[in-house]
Amino acid sequence: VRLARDAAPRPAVDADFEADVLEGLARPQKAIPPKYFYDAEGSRLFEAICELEEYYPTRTEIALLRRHAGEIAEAIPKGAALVEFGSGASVKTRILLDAAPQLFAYAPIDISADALDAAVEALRRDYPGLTLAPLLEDFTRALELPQALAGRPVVGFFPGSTIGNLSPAEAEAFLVGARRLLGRGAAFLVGLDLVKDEASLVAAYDDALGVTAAFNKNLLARMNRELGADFDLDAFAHRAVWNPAQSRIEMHLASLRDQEVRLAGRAFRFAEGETLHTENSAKFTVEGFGALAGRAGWMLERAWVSPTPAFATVLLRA
Ligand code: AVJ
Repeated sequence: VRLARDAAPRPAVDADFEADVLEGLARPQKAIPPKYFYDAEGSRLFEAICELEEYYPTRTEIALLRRHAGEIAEAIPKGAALVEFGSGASVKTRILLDAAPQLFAYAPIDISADALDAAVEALRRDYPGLTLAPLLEDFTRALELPQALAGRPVVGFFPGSTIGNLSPAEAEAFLVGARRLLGRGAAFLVGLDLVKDEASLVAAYDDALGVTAAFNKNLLARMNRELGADFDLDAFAHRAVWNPAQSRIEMHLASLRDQEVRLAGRAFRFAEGETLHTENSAKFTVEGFGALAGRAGWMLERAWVSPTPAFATVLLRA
C-alpha cells in the first residue's frame, strides 16, 4: 500500500474562507460558496441528508451505478487510475472498485480533511492492493495529479451531481480544467441530477425533519466558530426554491428581522426578508449537459439513466 497522504498539498482554506465570506457579504445579493458547507459537522449533516426519504439523488445514483457497474467497468482500462472530484466518504467509489479490480490506483480529491482521512483509512483496510493518493484540495483547483499516477490511463469520477453546484460558465471552466488534469484519451464519469417535477425537487432540499435546514444553518455556525461572527441562528430561516429560468434549486438563509451581524471588525446589515444565497443545485437534461461538455472539449460517449426519480451517469471522453 502506498499512502501519499503526508505528501498531499495542504492549502490554506481558512484564510480563503474569511476572504470569500467578506467578499460574498458585500454583494447586493449576499452569497457564500457552497464548498464551505463541508467542515466536520457539515460533512456529517450531508451524510444524514443522504439517508433522508426526500433526498433521492444519493440512493438513486447508487442503484444506477450498481445496476450498470459491469458496463461502466468496461470503460476502465487495465492498470488505470481513478481520480474522484469531491470524494467525501467515497461510498459510490466502492461500487467502481468492486466492479473494476483492474484499477491500480485511486486518487480522491476533497476539501474536507476529516472526510478524506476517514475515507482513505477505511479504503486502505478494505482494498489493500490499491494505491491510494489523496489530494486535500478544492476539486476545482487541482492542477496536477499525484506522482503515483504517472503514465497510467486515467478515469475521472464526479458523482453526486456536485457539478450542479457550479454555474454553467463555472462548470464549463471546470470541465476544461478536468480535461487538462486527466489528460488525453481520459474517460470521465459524471453524475447528473435530471430535471423533474418541482414538488420532488423542493422536498429534496427542504425535508420534513429539518436536516437540510440544519446543514444550511451550519454555515452560520461555522462563521461564528471560525471567523468570530455573531450570527443569531434563530434569526434566519432555511429556504429552498426552484428557479425554472436557470433550471436550479437555490438554497438561501432568509433574515427574519432587520439585523446587523458583526464579522472581522465589520458590520453587515440584513433587512427583514433579505437572503444569504448559499447554494445552487442545477438540474440537467442529458442533451443539455452533452452540449456543455462539448463546449469544454469532451465528447459524450454514453449515458445511463435511472427510472423515476431521473438521475444520469454519463461517460465523457477527452
Ligand atoms: C453534494 C452538491 C450534490 O446539491 O444536492 C444536498 C448538496 N445541498 N442538500 C446537492 C446538498 C442540499 C448536494 N451536492
